[in-house]
Formats: sequence, structure tokens, C-alpha cells
Amino acid sequence: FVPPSALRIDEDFVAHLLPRRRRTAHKGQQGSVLVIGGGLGMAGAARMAGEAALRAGAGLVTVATWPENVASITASRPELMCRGVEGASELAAMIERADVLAIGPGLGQSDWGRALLDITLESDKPTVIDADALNLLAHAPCSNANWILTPHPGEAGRLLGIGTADVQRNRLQSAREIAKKFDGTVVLKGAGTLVVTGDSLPYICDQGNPGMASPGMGDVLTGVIAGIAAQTADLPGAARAGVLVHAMAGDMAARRGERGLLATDLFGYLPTCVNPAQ
Ligand code: NPW
Ligand code: AMP
Ligand code: MG
Repeated sequence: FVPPSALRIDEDFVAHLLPRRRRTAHKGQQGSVLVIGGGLGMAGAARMAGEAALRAGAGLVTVATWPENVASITASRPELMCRGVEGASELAAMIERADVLAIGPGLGQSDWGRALLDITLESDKPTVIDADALNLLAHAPCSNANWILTPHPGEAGRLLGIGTADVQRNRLQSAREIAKKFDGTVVLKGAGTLVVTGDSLPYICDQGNPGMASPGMGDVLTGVIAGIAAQTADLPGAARAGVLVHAMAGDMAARRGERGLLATDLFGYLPTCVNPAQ
């Protein structure tokens, strides 16, 4: 399904948004990302979002997670910083230090997750909101122009109080309604991901493949968008570029075959996709 008025997200835009680094670049200039997620049993989601932000080129990435997850996350990706948080008060100082926030992957919907979401949404920093953070937001709607919401059709339905099938019946209208209700930029995922900001023309991604219907794929997208947002002031642009880069990496990874594709398979291709031929 392609809305007749949708603009295609193209590679030239990624090249424009992410120019070559200067020879003298240092990591302090590439922006810092704070990923908030990984409740009990879902360390992997936060870890994948964190690595994706690194692979998208962010200068520093920290994962704030359930304390028991810290050892496994730092052991499996030593470039990530990681800190266990038991409540909102510990998170406040971390939010202060970050340029971009990404909340939701594996967050869960417990009181712990709710408390972390509440303090995060008090910030006016660019924030990618995904997964359980969207499910929690659905219960207490509020809005901010600095948000990028990344629902899959199930989450989109929860945000609007309708069913998944209703979302899929009119994807563009659903994305527009979410943008109206919560403000910011909406990335409605699935085959032909739509990116909508306010009333401007919608964008569509015509890359990606069914192999990407696999666990953790959205958690990787969240990290990619946050990592790109850390390197530009153009938030809607970061959402668009992130969607395309993620889909391109998915297509490269699927050359071996779609069935059996894993979200972590994208990591090896992300550097190619965030460094398009300039
Ligand atoms: P239905 O059944 O058709 O109405 P959930 P989740 C729909 C974490 N993870 N097209 C579909 O709805 C996440 O980060 C952790 C159409 C489907 O049944 C979250 O925090 C992992 N419909 C948490 O788990 C790896 C679509 O949504 C329902 C659709 C729960 O997130 C896995 C499923 O959505 C996971 O990322 C589409 N393209 N896509 C880890 N390793 O730690 C989705 N739906 O119930 O919100 O569950 O997405 O798994
Ligand atoms: P999530 O459901 O949050 O794990 O996100 C899944 C990710 O994979 C999103 O970026 C989707 O757009 C992408 N994806 C899933 N299924 C497909 C498909 N059939 N074609 C293209 N992209 C897909
Ligand atoms: Mg998801």
C-alpha cells in the first residue's frame, strides 16, 4: 500500500544528513544517547538498541536498565556504558547529561517502567519513544514536538484505542492521528513504513523485507534513529534517515535469505548504510 501523496525516502537524503566526518572529528562531537529499557528478562532489547545507536555513529551511548542486566550488557558489548537504575531519581542526572533519549525497548509495563517513563518525559530533549513506553503512554497521553514515536501496528492501535486491523486498513490516517494526538514525528512501522510529521507530506520507505519480521528488529530501529538524531538537529530527518538505513541494512543482511534473519545480523551492515557514497 502506497499513499498517492507519499514521498519516497531516498539515499541522497541520508548522505545530505550524514556528511563525511571531518579529519579532526572526536567522539564528543558525535552526540550522546541514553537508552532506557531492559526490564527483567529483556536485557537484549536495550542492549540491541544501544549497539544500534553506536553503529549509527553516536559518540557515546549509555544504557540505563534493571540492575541485574548490567553485567550481561557490558560483557556482550564493551563499547556500551551501562548503569543499573532502581528508580527515577537515579535516572535524572543521566538524562541531564545525554543529548538524545530513547526509551521503551524491553522496558515492561511495571511500576519501575512507569516511573522511568514519567521522569524521561519531563525532559524536553529529543526522545525516541518505542515499545512498552508507547504502551504506557497510551494510558496517559501527553505530547511534545521533540518526540519521535515508533509504533508497530499493534502499538499504534493501542495509542489510538483501536485494533491492529483498523490501523492497517488506513495506515496513513492512523499515523496522522497519532501525530495529532502526541505531536512530534510518527514512524508507523511494517512493510512500507510511514514517517509523518504534523500536516506535512508523509514519507514512505520502499526498502526492507519480510525477513525483518523477527524479534528485536524494532529495538534496533530505535537505536539507529536515536544514534542519528544525536548527530543532527533535524529530528524528523533523523527519523526518516534512520528508517531507510535500517531497511537497507535489513536488505543487505537478507541476501543470505529472509527466513532466519536476526536483528543482530544488521549490525555488520549499518556502518555501510550510515556512510553512503558522498
Ligand atoms: P495482532 O495480534 O495482529 O493484533 P506486542 P512486542 C502487532 C520487547 N522485546 N503488522 C500484532 O498484533 C519489546 O521491546 C524484547 C501487523 C502482534 O501480535 C517490548 O518492550 C526482546 N501487526 C516487548 O518486548 C525481543 C503487527 O503487535 C503484536 C505488526 C513487547 O513487544 C522482542 C505484537 O506486539 C521484543 O522486541 C505488523 N508489522 N507488528 C528481547 N530480546 O529482549 C506487530 N504487530 O504485543 O507489543 O509485543 O512487539 O514483542
Ligand atoms: P518491531 O515490531 O518493533 O520489532 O519492529 C519491526 C521492524 O521490522 C520495523 O522496523 C518494521 O518496519 C520492520 N519489518 C517488520 N516486518 C517487515 C516487512 N514485512 N517488511 C519490511 N519491514 C518489516
Ligand atoms: Mg518493538
